[in-house]
Amino acid sequence: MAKMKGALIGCGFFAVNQMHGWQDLADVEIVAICDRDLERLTIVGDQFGVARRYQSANAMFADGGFDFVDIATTVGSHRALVELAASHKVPAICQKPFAPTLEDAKAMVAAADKAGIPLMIHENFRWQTPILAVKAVLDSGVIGEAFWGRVSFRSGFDVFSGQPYLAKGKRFIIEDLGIHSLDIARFLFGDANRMTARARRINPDIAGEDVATMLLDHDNGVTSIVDVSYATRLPEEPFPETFVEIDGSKGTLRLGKDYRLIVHGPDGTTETVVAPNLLPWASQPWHNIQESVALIQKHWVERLAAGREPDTSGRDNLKTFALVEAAYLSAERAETVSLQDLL
Ligand code: NAD
Ligand code: 89Y
Repeated sequence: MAKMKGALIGCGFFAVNQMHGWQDLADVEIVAICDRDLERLTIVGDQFGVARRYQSANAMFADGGFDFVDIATTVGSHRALVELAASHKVPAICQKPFAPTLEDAKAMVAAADKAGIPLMIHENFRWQTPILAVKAVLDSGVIGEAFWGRVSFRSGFDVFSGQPYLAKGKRFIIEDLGIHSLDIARFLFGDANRMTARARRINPDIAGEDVATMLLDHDNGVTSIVDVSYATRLPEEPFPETFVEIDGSKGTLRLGKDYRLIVHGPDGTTETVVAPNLLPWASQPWHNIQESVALIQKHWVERLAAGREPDTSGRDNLKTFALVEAAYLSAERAETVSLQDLL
């Protein structure tokens, strides 16, 4: 069978993981790459043996010859590039965060719909092995109906050395990392209708907030807390682990440090380690995130081939992105924000 052909735009820090993920898929070939920075284009092109290289996305689309595009640039270019893909009727994956504003994100979904192309947001954290393990326990019914949950990411890891732009934006942790935690909360507990948030900046050397605490009212009655911090100095650095606590009608679930999952139900307590696989190209501590990149890309290829919408489609991710907007609004106004007013 002929390989599915892809193109990638943005050859920066994170795109290298995406290129590895594509290389691992036997039925996919990345035939063209684009970066306006010649040095990054050369490094990634040489590392992955891609001959067709462009410094302009317009020029790459004009030449065509690919079945989908993977947009791995930072947020400022997402809307223009998704709209460009739509104008060429090329299915697109777009990195998180979806867009600078909810209005932009809605316009991107509308452009994809109008062009009749699938749009997937690269929201990979729900594809992490430990998060999939938590979801499987919930779905098994062993802890009964969930009524309370917590999704927690607290770290002091230096993310600014690899991603210096994170220190400069007016918005930081909710938009960059909290977006994943909020998506995990939606994945586990369903959609939410109200958000109450508080945010603070602790690190004086950055522009945005690095601590946020968010309270979500989910449609099914679950109350969840999503708390994120890059200002938390612990004796053992947990980056990039997400901890999860769930209380259900019949028991409890706790996902803690080193991927330890404790499930307590009517028949007793089990403790397992639900660690991610260390893929050959991955490195600790990033391997948890790196494996989820490979898994979400596999999901994209399967859904594209089957003509079905991916789980984290643009349409779906509007609801995660609306939670981000709601958190900033709520923190700014010190008020509870209704999601209905945003979507
Ligand atoms: P980066 O700045 O290292 O790389 C972005 C690259 O895109 C740069 O090389 C830049 O020259 C290029 N670029 C920007 N606009 C362009 C355009 N219009 N045309 C062509 N090239 C363009 O950024 P990064 O750290 O790799 O982050 C990229 C995205 O990935 C961000 O949105 C970030 O939030 C996201 N990210 C996601 C995860 C995850 O787990 N999903 C992890 C880290 C970063
Ligand atoms: O950009 C962020 C992401 O998406 O995952 C972790 C990260 O690299 C730093 O917070």
